[in-house]
Amino acid sequence: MRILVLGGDGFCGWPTALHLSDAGHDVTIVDNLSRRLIDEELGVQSMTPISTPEVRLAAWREVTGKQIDFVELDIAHDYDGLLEVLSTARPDAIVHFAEQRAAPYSMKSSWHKRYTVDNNVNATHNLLAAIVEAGIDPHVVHLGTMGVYGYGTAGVRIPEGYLRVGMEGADGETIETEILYPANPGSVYHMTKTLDQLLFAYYVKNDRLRVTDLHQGIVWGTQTTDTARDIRLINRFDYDGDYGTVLNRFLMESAVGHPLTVHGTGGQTRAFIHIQNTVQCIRLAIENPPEKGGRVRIFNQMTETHRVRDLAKLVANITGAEIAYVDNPRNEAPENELLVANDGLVGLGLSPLTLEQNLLDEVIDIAHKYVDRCDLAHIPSRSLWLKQTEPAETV
Ligand code: NAD
Ligand code: USQ
Repeated sequence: MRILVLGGDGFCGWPTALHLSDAGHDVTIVDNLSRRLIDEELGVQSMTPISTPEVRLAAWREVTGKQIDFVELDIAHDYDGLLEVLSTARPDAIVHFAEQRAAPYSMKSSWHKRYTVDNNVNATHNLLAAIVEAGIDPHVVHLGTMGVYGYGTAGVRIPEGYLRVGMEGADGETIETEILYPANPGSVYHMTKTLDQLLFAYYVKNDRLRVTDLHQGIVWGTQTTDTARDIRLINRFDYDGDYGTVLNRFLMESAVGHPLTVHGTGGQTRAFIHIQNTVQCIRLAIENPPEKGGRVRIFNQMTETHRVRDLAKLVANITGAEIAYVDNPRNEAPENELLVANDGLVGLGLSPLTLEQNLLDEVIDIAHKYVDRCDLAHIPSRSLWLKQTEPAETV
C-alpha cells in the first residue's frame, strides 16, 4: 500500500514509518519538525541522540535497501501544500500523528493552549477537507487518546468508542441507540482529541470517508526492532517534565539517580502500551480497513492498566530508587479505577506485551547509556493546571 505518515518524525511516527516500510509498504513521511523546535523552546533534548530526518532515511536505505520519502510541511497551516501532497501521492492509507501531544505543554500558558488547539484542530480538519477536495479515498488512521473518556471511575469497562444507551421516548417507551462515549478531557491537549472525534464523525457521515480512531494509552519504551538496527535510526526518548511520560520517566529517574516523581498519592490509574505494540496496532488497523459507509471505527489501543504508585514501587524494587510524593501540578482525580475493552485490536491479531523485566531493563539501559544528555533541572513537571497552585516541590 502507499501510505503517508503525518508526524512521522516523532516518537510514535518514526518507528511506525519503519515498521510499515519493513512490511513492504511504500511510505512517505510528512512532518514540519515542530517537535524538534519545541525541544529548543524548552531548552531540552531527547535523552537519545536522534539523527536528522535526512540521516535517518539514508541509514534506513543503507540498512534495508528500502526507500522512505520525506516532505517537510505544516499540515495545520499549509493547506495548499497538503492538498498537493495528497493529490500527487493518492495514498491508500494515511496515519495521522501530527499533533502537539503533551498535556503539560498544552497547559503552560494561554499561548501554549492556543497553539495546541490551533495546531491540532486545524491539522485534523485540513486533512479531512483536503481528502475531499483531492477526490481520493484513503483510509485515515488517527491516533486519539484514552484520555477522551476521562479519568474518573466509570464503574464499567470503557467500551471502544461507543456507548449503548436507552432514552425514554415520548410515550414512555425505551429507545435504544449508540452514542460516542461522553467526552471528558483532562487537559487542553486531551480536549483537542475530543474535538477531533466530532470532525471525524461529520466527515464520515457527510463524505463517506473511512476513518479509524485509535484511542491509545500511554506509550512506554523507546526502541523497536527496527529503530535498534542502527544507531542512526534510534528513536527519541522524552524525559522532561512536559513531554516525558510517567513510566519512561520513572525508569529514567532511577537511572540518573533522581527520586521517582509520583504526583500526589499516585492513585491515578492509566492505560499503557509498549512502543513495539503501538507500531503493530497501526499496521493491523491499516491492513484491515473498515468498509465504506459505516461510522468511525474506534479501537482502544492499550494492553494493560496500572496505578502510578504501583509503577513507582515496581521500578523502586527493581532499581533501589527512592520514591518522592510531590504536589500534583495537574487538576485530576487523585484516585481512579480503570477497566478498558481492547477486543478490537486483539481480534485483529495484536499480541500484547506487558511490563516484562527485559523491556523495563532496556529503557533503564538506554537511560544509563545517555545519562550525560539528561539535564536534571528539567525533570520536575512545572506546568500547572491551576495557576494559584504552588509549584510542585519534592516532599
Ligand atoms: P511527537 O510529538 O513525538 O510526534 C508528533 C509529530 O508530529 C512530531 O514529529 C511533530 O513535529 C509533528 N507535527 C506536529 N504538528 C504538526 C503539523 N502541524 N504539521 C506537520 N507535522 C506536525 O508525539 P508522539 O508521542 O509520537 O505522538 C503521536 C500521536 O500519538 C499524537 O497525536 C499523540 O496525541 C498520540 N498519542 C501519543 C501517546 C504517547 O504516549 N506518546 C499516547 C497516546 C496517543
Ligand atoms: N505522573 C506522575 N509523575 C510524573 C509524570 C506523570 O505521577 O513524573 C502522572 C500524571 O499526573 C498522570 C499520569 O502520571 O496522572 C500520566 O501522565 P503522563 O504524562 O504519563 O501521561 P498523559 O499526560 O496522560 O499523556 C500521555 C501522552 C499523550 C497521550 C496520553 C494517553 O503524552 O499524548 O494522549 O498519555 S492517556 O493518558 O491514556 O490519555
